[in-house]
Amino acid sequence: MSRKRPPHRQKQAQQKELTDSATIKNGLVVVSYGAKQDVEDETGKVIRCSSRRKFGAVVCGDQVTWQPTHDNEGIIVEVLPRSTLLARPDDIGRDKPIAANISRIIIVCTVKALVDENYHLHHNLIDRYIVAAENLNITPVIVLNKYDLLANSELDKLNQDMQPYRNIGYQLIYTSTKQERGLEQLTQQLQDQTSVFVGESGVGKSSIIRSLLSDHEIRVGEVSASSGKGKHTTTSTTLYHLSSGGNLIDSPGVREFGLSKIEPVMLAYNFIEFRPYTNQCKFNNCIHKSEPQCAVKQAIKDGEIDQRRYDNYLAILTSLQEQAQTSPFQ
Ligand SMILES: Nc1nc2c(ncn2[C@@H]2O[C@H](COP(=O)(O)OP(=O)(O)O)[C@@H](O)[C@H]2O)c(=O)[nH]1
Ligand SMILES: [Mg+2]
Ligand SMILES: [Zn+2]
Repeated sequence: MSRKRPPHRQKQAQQKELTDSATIKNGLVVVSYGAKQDVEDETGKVIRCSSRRKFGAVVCGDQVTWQPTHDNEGIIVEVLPRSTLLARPDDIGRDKPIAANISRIIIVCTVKALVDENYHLHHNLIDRYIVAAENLNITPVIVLNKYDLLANSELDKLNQDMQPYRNIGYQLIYTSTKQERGLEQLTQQLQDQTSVFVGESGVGKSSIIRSLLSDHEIRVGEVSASSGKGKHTTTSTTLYHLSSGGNLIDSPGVREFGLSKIEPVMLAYNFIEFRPYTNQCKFNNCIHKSEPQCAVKQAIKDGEIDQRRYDNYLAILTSLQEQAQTSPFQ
């Protein structure tokens, strides 16, 4: 068997030679295309880099060290330790990393979704995102977008429905990119944080991010994305800088994420209002479902815990238990 590389492989190897003055530099991954990343250096310049397979996925928000190569690109030398890693399960249940070093999760939903007949599905989705955030020890912010589409008559019910989230301390912000509403309040939550926007497609994540950025910042993002050989910001996770300080990550692929690693018995910890009760249950491995003398269920009877949050807890619990039975990766 010939060990000679085919010509195109030789060329690739030559191209990837390090430059003579190949000092190791620090960088931040601002777009990830899988095998290639756009890395921003300390001067703000963006360089297309390759990463070695041994690193696994190198994602938006990753802090790296890299070396320039002869082709004006670079090679990632090291991925620095991550404080957090947001992942979602792929088609066969394995975690696929999406973004690293996140300190805020912005859950976006539309006001209309929460007043239509399927509103409970959207409440369930919000609670799933909250669980994923709490599981990373990150406090989520709930953004209810497209406020301009809400009829006055619908506002009272919506406020009432969402009050349980306020009661347990979550920030709830009504926004409209059409009316530029709520954007200042949201900016305060994003200050000096690295925030990832999650939510169903079409709820307005990219529109909100665009409204928060100056023209210059958007252009930077678009330049780096359009140099990605046909790929665009709408298909790649992209990090933008806020001029007031902080990073925003726009990701198209975060509809479902991060719940696969949660043990059913640990789920209640991620419902923060359950925490004062969980160690008062009769059984210390209580999952607050059908066990006797469960302090969580008592708290629901006493009106201390919202019934709908508990219903979503049960729904998520069931899905985790089913997943644990079917996934080979647990
Ligand atoms: N009425 C209304 N439409 C909005 C608002 N924000 C975004 N949209 C529209 O919703 C659609 C989806 O927005 P997009 O930002 O692409 O959503 P994404 O998929 O979550 O990134 C676009 O047609 C936007 O113009 C808003 O506040 N009000
Ligand atoms: Mg989008
Ligand atoms: Zn219990």
